[in-house]
Amino acid sequence: MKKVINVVGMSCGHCVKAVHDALSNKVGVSSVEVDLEKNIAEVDFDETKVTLKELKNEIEELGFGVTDK
Ligand SMILES: [Cu+2]
Repeated sequence: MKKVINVVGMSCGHCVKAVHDALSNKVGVSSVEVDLEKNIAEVDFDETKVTLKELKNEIEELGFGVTDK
């Protein structure tokens, strides 16, 4: 399932990489695209292995905010 998560607080390439790597490392995630200008993370994941909430928590643990689209 593909979902777009709005990420608040990303300011540079390091932020993008941090979000990208954290999401990519989750079991069940098959692809991640993070867009700094649009402040979004587009995640393709297997919802039987990981939930959208878990993915959002992962982003929040890095210190960024998430909002629903
Ligand atoms: Cu940054």
